[in-house]
Amino acid sequence: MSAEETLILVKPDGVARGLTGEILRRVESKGYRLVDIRLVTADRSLLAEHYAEHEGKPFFEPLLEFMSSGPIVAIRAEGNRVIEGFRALAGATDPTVALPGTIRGDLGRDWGLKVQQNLVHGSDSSLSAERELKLWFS
Ligand code: IDP
Ligand code: MG
Repeated sequence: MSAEETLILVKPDGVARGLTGEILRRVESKGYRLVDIRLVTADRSLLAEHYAEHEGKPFFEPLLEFMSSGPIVAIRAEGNRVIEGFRALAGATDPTVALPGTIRGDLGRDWGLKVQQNLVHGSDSSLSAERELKLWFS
């Protein structure tokens, strides 16, 4: 059986704040393998597909605007249970309540905006990972 893969994104706030290295360090230190990595400026159609499940929610437009505001680092990472493992490294969606020790808990905060700028994305299931990896690495 080949090892599981997930999509990790360092969102525009993480890249702009110079935290890409720190985030990659945490992923590698945990023991996951970087299979592929690219710097992407995402267009609206890619982002709308990526976040299709959130269409219609009040933060959807602010989310697309935020995610297209600057370059994103997209990472294909590999390892047994990497999907669950990276979600644990990332921490809760809301950076104010994300536990210390997590990426969002240690490095993120609430900036009082319409969308939470929380540094990273990680696929939430094997189905999402397969779908999202196709979108970002094709
Ligand atoms: P996740 O990134 O932890 O999987 P999702 O619920 O999939 O969280 O939401 C996607 C992204 O949309 C979040 O990472 C965050 O940037 C933003 N977001 C989600 N829920 C809210 C909210 O209630 N208010 C503001 N922004 C939100
Ligand atoms: Mg999500």
